[in-house]
Amino acid sequence: MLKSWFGEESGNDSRGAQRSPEAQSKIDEATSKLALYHYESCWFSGKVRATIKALNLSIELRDIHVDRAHHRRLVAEGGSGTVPCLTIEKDDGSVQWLYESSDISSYLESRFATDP
Ligand SMILES: N[C@@H](CCC(=O)N[C@@H](CS)C(=O)NCC(=O)O)C(=O)O
Repeated sequence: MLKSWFGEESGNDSRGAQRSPEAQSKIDEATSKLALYHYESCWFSGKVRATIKALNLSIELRDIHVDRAHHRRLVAEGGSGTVPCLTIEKDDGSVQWLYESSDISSYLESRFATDP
């Protein structure tokens, strides 16, 4: 049910943004530095997953209900157990923990809605 609200159901033929292989490869390299802490039934997480799908991004999903180590790390390093939360690994190795679904979606759209 929740999945269908966000177009996540299997068999959905919407493939999201389409790019040249070169552009997709650059985006994939950038998104390898990102991870989304979430859980399946969280409505706010679903909104962000829908943005990820629409932009055709490959972002590691860390479900805090499936793996409690993800939850422990979210609380210890992010400072709050609230999901969704996007981690952004910077070039200097530091990690930004970005909370708030609307801020995460805005960040992804501003960074990836146009080709690099
Ligand atoms: N305003 C937040 C709401 C996020 C939120 O309420 N997440 C819930 C799950 S759907 C949560 O993590 N609640 C547990 C907590 O706040 O510790 C957003 O848009 O991201």
